[in-house]
Amino acid sequence: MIHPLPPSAPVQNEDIQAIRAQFPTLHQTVHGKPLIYLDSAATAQKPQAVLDALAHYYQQDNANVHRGAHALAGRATAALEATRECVRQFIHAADGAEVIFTAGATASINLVAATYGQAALQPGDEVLISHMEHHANIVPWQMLCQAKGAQLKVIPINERGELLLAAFSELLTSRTKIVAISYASNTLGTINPIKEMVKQAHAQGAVVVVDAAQAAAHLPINVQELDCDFLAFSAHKAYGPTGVGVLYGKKTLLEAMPPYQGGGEMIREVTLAHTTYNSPPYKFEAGTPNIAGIVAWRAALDFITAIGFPKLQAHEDALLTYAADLLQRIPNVRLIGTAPNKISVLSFVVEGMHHLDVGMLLDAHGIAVRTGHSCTQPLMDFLGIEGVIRASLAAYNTKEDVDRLAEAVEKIVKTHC
Ligand code: 7TS
Repeated sequence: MIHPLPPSAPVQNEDIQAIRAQFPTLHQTVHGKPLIYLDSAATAQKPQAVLDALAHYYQQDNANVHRGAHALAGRATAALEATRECVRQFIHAADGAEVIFTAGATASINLVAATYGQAALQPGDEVLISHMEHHANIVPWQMLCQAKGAQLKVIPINERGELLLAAFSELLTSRTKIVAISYASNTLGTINPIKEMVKQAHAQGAVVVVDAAQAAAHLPINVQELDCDFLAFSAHKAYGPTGVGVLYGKKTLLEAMPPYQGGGEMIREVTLAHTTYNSPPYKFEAGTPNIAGIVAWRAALDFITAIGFPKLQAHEDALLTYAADLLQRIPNVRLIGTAPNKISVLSFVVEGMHHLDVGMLLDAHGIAVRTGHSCTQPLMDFLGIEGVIRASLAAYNTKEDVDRLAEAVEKIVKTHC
């Protein structure tokens, strides 16, 4: 079901057990039952290496970055810049200047809307999003369109949860200035054909902003191959700390864009009459960043790289297929998001039961899932439902986790439907 990749050796149970052993949070009981964590699309658990890196930074290196002559400031700055280089490699950006540290995907998308968007849009221009977007990739564009007298247009989807690409081509015109699209949907799991969409958008002169919040933990990202103009994601959904993320932007665009927030770090020279700005990425990094989070993020990137995407995808793909197969056999269960090309997100509804009730009953079994609209209310409206129960799978999940989920759902359905 997942992106085609070079074949890899089947993932052995020992491999998964070795991965699980690195995650302290997973080894606990909830309501007297062993925790089954199936909410990694909301936030992934953190490997010990990330926790160690956070503690090490605060215990040994704590200092502000880019502004002190002393040893600790030097170490903190070097560690922060080392993460920038790791992120650059992780997304295959050409230049570290294209990697801007932010507070996360939401902050990154808002940055683009408030800088590039404010400068580029004229009344009558259009911004194109899709019907499956997370609110973080809808609301900033709505706000921008309102401020600029521009129009928000929406790419429709089908019942399986795939974009209607013919409609996309028709909606793209010379009025389209920005296309903002998720790489993978947080509710449906659908992986969108970004490369092809970028090609079409560029042919009409539009820039493309990719919301890769759900892609970063599951798919290899290559911004040069995609040829996207901007790409955003958070560290915390990909085993890293909360409160940090990245905005990738093409250097030529970043250089031409106005700055975002004013303050320290983003300036070259300030007089009381006039300020000149630093070059990217620092132009967009005003103030003290989340240094500890950025430094520790490196350990999360190393964690993913050590497993490798071919193995990770083979594992998650097998689990997703297994889970979809088990769940769809349960009476009253209907899967939401059945595109063939998916990340390991499995949403479903139980006919005749409220999603919140199902979520609470699963919690009593020690099973953590997301319930509700998953910050995709327009998608819920399209599907004619109020919310879903979403199980999302990560590197540390096992076949047994899926068995426990299916057994619990079956029991709930038998008792309550
Ligand atoms: N875009 C997508 C596709 C997302 O799934 C999310 C968060 C965001 C943007 C925003 O990321 P943040 O780190 O800035 O908050 N998605 C979810 C979710 O599915 N459940 O909780 C948060």
